[in-house]
Amino acid sequence: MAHVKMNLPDVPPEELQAVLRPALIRVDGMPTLGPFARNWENVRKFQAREDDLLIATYPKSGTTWVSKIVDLIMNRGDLEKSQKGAIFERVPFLESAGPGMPSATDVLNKMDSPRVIKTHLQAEVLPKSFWEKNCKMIYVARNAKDVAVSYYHFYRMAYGHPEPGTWDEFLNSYMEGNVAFGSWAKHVKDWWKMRKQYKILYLFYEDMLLDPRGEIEKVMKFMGKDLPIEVVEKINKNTSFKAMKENPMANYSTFPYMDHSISPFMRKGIFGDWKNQFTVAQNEIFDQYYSREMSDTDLTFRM
Ligand code: A3P
Ligand code: EST
Repeated sequence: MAHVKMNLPDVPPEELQAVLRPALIRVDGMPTLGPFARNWENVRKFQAREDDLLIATYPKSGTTWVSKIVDLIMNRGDLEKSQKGAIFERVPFLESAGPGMPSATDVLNKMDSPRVIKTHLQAEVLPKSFWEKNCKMIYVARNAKDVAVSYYHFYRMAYGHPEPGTWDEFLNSYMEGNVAFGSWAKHVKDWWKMRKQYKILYLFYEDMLLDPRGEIEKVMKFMGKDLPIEVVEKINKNTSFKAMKENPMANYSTFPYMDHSISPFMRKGIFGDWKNQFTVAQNEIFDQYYSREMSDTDLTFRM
């Protein structure tokens, strides 16, 4: 793998083989990454605590952004505290596991409360204890087309995913729900339904771009915190796309198995980039798929 520009943990070659471009494996019906599937029993029986805050998203919908916002709110805007570790250490990714890294379930079991936890799981397969303990959850959704583009570039740079193939091939797999964490439509719709019964703050990436300060305030109120306006402004400034792209604790530059020279984790951070990637024909097919999938929900997106 000499041509690959990425951090690799010091593990035997045969273990590496299992992580690089693995096939997807289904767990309880949802396709996931091979190494994650091997830790699935520990995820299923994971014990949430009442004061956990869960950040749930479909991949590429603004997870890292909202994680950084939540971490800063928890620490009352104290940048030094929030910079004590990379975002993926401060907000462990529940279902993640792989050679050369501890499984998040192990890390979380030893972590002091209050914990902030990230997940990409479909609502259906979220460990039961999160519902039983009635934990607060923040869900971030992003429009289907920008997610497809962002996810394609993420597949290309993060070798823990299967080969994405061409953009056209990837887009087809995405519409079939045959990508890690399954169908986008099912994800956003199921979580949208759950918000009626549980403590879920449902946010949109597009709203965060249009009015970041307003959305930060929503998150703050949901968390039961009241911070002065200067602190909100400070959080806003430090969670801008530019600030996070330059911040090694937020931009995943220290994370293994990713080649940022192919496509950086902090890629564009905009809304409507799909127009640069979809052909007219792809867009027509996608629109048909979209009306089919979204005909049974009142959930709508800015496209
Ligand atoms: P793009 O690939 O479209 O640029 P996730 O954290 O869920 O994996 O989502 C990653 C996407 O969110 C990427 O989208 C990334 O650039 C974008 N992103 C991350 N931080 C952001 C920020 N502070 N502001 C706007 N977009 C951000
Ligand atoms: C997938 C989605 C996401 O939001 C973050 C991460 C970080 C952990 C990554 C994974 C991912 C992609 C695949 C891996 C994994 C760690 C090992 C695996 O190979 C890179």
